[in-house]
Amino acid sequence: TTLIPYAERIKFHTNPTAIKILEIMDRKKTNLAVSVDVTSAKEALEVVRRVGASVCMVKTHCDIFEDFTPAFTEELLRLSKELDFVIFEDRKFADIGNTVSLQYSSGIHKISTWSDLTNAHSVPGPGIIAGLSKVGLPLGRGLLLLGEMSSAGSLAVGGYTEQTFKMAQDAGREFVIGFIAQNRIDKPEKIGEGEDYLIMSPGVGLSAKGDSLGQQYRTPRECVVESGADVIIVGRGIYGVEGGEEAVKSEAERYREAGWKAYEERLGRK
Ligand code: UP6
Repeated sequence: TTLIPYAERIKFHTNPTAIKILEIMDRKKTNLAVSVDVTSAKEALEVVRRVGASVCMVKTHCDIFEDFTPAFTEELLRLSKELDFVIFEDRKFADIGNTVSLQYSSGIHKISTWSDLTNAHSVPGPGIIAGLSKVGLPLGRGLLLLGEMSSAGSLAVGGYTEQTFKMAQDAGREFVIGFIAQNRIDKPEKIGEGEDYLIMSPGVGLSAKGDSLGQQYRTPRECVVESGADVIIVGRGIYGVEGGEEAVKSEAERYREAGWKAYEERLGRK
């Protein structure tokens, strides 16, 4: 499916969030997701206002914000409609089904009430998908499994990655719409006709090669052309750029252009 345009993959999906992502990508010509990992919710909203027009998705870690309130999610939701993007809370659930269903729906964050998309580790087994699906499926939400990670020394490799893929496949695509991964882990020989998954890759940077805590960066081209990613996820490369608000805005546009150019190259349109 890497050679098929985003818009033509809509027909392979039934999940409303998957459809929405592909529609936005096509409409706005962007496969860029921005990760707003700042500790102030107020500041995060400022970043979103700057980058919103350039992205298909805004990714959050709501437990990082020191000033998290329902007013934050209300404003984020308003911006998601105004600027046309999907909200992805990068919660990385990793517990038994009953616990994750509570973590997803309850507590201070009530993630399921505002986040279109979230993700989970496969470590606990298929019960984690069942627990999250119980809450998210009726709301039209989507789930990604973490098949691989961008960090050095990750244990999510080889057989683990293969079994994660199998777990998603067994669960069906009503709720599980794809993966966080560094490669196309949905190998052609493992999937049937029309069985389409969204692969989203973090660990993307145009300047830095990594950080001091194990993060590893690849360029948008390496992710999209060489490894077949559908969405590139960029955090510090965009919100961390020096030069103030205008610099953040133009950096987002620079990544959007790089990601889209790579996608067109992959389709052979270059
Ligand atoms: N993330 C990764 N690698 C993964 C999975 N998730 O970096 O394998 C997330 C991080 C962070 C973002 O939690 O929010 O993607 C990457 O941020 P950065 O671009 O600032 O490194």
